[in-house]
Amino acid sequence: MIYVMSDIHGMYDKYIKMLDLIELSGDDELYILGDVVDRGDKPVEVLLDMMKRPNVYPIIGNHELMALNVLDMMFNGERADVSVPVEKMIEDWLKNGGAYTIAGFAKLPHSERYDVLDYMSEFLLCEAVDVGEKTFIMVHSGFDNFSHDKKLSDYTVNDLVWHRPDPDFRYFEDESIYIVAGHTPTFTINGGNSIIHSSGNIFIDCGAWYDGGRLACLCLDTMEEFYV
Ligand SMILES: [Mn+2]
Repeated sequence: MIYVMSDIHGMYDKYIKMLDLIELSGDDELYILGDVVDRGDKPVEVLLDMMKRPNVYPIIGNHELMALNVLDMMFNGERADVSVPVEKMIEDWLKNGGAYTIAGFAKLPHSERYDVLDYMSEFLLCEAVDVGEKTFIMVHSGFDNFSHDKKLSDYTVNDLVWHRPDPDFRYFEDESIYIVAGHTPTFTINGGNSIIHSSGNIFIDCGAWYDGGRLACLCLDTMEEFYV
């Protein structure tokens, strides 16, 4: 089976409960659509578990992007984005819940920090997966600067991690193509905490970190929904 979840945001206990609930085996595949880190208190624990599983495919979210910018600078002396002043980059990240991520990294043995950073820097930008007659395009947020003429590889990381898609807009005319995205909590779309299907868009961030929110997981083979 192929499963997808998103926006775990450091909620390690919910993540482990979900793996038990779906009985994830080595024959299954699990896509995680970004925002593993920040806000919740055990983001590094989630990353360490994901790293041990070759059948988990991570896709980058805006929180990984913010974290990588700062952590690369701290631990590697590298700056991927020199357009933003260092203080502003750190301030923005901390405002967005980076404290637990930085604390988790600080606790890691030196070599493991680099292993986790390397792992995060290899997160995919987006991925299209065929399941039966359907194609699921998995991405953190959606497609900013969308154009029917563009290929998936034409979008930049910033196009893919910050966008707020229009739930009523069909981005791909072919109705066998679905976009599966996190980033925009479902309560901000319809007030609920369940997966939303709308015009070929599937929103799976059910607000795991928020009060009253849930971690959701969708099975792409059966379209069965799981919640913790
Ligand atoms: Mn996000």
